[in-house]
Amino acid sequence: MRRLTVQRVLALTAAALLVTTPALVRAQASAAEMSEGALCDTDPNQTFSLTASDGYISTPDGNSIYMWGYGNSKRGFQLPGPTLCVESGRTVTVILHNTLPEATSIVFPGQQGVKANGNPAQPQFDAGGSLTSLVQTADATDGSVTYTFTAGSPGSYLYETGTDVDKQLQMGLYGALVVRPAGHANQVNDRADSAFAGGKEYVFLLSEVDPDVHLAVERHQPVDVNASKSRYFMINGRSMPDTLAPNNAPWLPGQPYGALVHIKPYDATTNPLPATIHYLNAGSVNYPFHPHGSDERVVNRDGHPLQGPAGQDLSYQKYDLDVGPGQTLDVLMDWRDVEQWNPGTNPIPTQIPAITDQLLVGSDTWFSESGYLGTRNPVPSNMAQNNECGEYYHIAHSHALEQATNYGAAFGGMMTVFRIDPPAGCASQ
Ligand SMILES: [Cu+2]
Repeated sequence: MRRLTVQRVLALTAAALLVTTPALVRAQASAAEMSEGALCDTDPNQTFSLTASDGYISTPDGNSIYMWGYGNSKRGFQLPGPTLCVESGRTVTVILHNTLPEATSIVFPGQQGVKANGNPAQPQFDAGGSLTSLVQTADATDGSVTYTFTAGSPGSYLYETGTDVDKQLQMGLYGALVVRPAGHANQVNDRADSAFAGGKEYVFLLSEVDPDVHLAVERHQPVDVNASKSRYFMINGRSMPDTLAPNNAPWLPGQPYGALVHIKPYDATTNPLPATIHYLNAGSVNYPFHPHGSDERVVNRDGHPLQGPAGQDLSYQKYDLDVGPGQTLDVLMDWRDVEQWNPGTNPIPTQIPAITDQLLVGSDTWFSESGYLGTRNPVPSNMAQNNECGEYYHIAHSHALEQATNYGAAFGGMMTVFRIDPPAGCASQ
């Protein structure tokens, strides 16, 4: 993104931030609802009950869209489905109840020995030999089916419909499955170098919505998925700026998962471990996702560690993360600020040019995208600092810019913010 565009994004984001945080959040959400990061559904027996049902989501431009989704049977409709967190090698049971007007199902790519009602999971055909589903289904209206499998290699995976996939996936039947290494809940995979800081785990389930398809399904009209054109692009079922609202924001009842990443800079003694972000693409096209201001280290792809046959570390730093349809990437993310907070520790002598200084534009203060803070200029006398405690906000978004819109209106869509607090943290957080 060119510099002017960056500034435009930042300016618009400033407006979004002013609207959504922190005053409104504080006013409307209780302390318990201020949660950030991955919210896992867990169970000691690794047994989950999901109900496929319909509901509505809100978009930031005031639209309301009819969706289908998997909800926890005790909580009801949500988009995306619950993030199921399980342990590698153990048996997982998922009971699917179906209240939708047509048969549906769940496929579990990457898991082992998947069974449906005790039988091997396999494609289904009608009497004429045509494929009707990739896996056994739950009947329309009141059917159910029980899937079991052995949780596969540690990493993140999609679970999604295997029935009339073009339509049902667009309608919202998908969720994230996070498989943890046995005995190492704070590692991405079995490698010790995939450890992440406790509580600093984020799911970015990327998807898209063509509202015309959803309107047709709601009205029981024919759907032409080949003519589909998506208009909304989402992280965890929300579009920017709703992505910044906390988990379980009361004004987004069917969209419980936020996407604000909130970290502190790397420090060898006080904050040595990175955060982890699980990227999953439940849509139909590539999502070239990138954060500003820092690379991310890709350690897993499609639930498998990036390593050689002898265990060589094949992870890599990447700025633009191309997440393909159906693909997952697990990354480690930290943010380094060696000059400001660890002076003298940078092994490469660096002359910091003035352009890396903090930028002062109108009434806003913005960081210039460099990994070095540079000089912190005094705030002009005619303005007050508008962040809370000296924290920085970096944009992270799909670089396919039509995906960073709400029905064409820039900026929005598949976009969020990475918040980096000062090393001492923020007293108010
Ligand atoms: Cu960008």
